[in-house]
Amino acid sequence: MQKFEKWQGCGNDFILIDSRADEHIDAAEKIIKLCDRHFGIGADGVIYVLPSKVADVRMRIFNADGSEPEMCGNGIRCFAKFVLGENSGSLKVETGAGVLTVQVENNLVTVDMGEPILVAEKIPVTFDKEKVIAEPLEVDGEVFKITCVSMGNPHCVIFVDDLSKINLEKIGSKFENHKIFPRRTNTEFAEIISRNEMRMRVWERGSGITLACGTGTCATVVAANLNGLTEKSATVHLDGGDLKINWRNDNHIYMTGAAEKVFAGSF
Ligand code: ZDP
Repeated sequence: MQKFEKWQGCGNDFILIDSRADEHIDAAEKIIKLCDRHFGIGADGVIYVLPSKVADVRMRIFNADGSEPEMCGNGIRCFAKFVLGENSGSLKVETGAGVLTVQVENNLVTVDMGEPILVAEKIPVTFDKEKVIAEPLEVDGEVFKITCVSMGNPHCVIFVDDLSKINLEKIGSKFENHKIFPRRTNTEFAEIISRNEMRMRVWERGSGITLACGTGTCATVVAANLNGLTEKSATVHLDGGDLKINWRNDNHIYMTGAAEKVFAGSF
């Protein structure tokens, strides 16, 4: 029997497993089954709590397809509350995107998501320019203006006039598997509301359409600012809730949002 807790951050939902004692990680086939919404528990990913030599605790996350991304913004908020219990406080978390500091206060979680990466080959995106900002890309017979940002994991951001006209189901995986993204990509479509507000929808690498993406929200605010569309701080409305992003002068991005336990169980 394996104990788990089911958590969600802006409707991006995760199975959390405490493996601090035995460092157990399930095989990809098992993770796919656990995440299955009909034959399993149902989640966008599985997160393991592990011991760390360089931080208070280590987080490993797996997508619903069993692949392992470097980082997860909504997941790390759930992770921090899971580890801290009812307590407020701060936590240093080892992730695939380095050691990140998370602060829990008044039920909200703020994560120092680190610095955005804009150099194309580090994202990675294969392009004949150093950075990819508002560059045209043909996907499925249509030309989109893309801006690429890594928050530890790769993101491709597109600004549109009317988000309701985007058929994410149809084009999401075409972006994810486009040949210019050697490690595939997460893809965000956003509609600007004001200099400090936008709406965003996401197609996640390895999980498909989800209700929110924390790293994607950070990447989208960076992209919006680089395109001259917003200031460096903005509220982003996602299908599953709101996130506040602040790209501070030290070049770090701070993300604030909620995280909630939904239920606990065992399998
Ligand atoms: O990079 C990836 O493969 C993502 N699917 C990882 C998960 C990111 C997430 N949506 C987030 O909130 O940052 C969970």
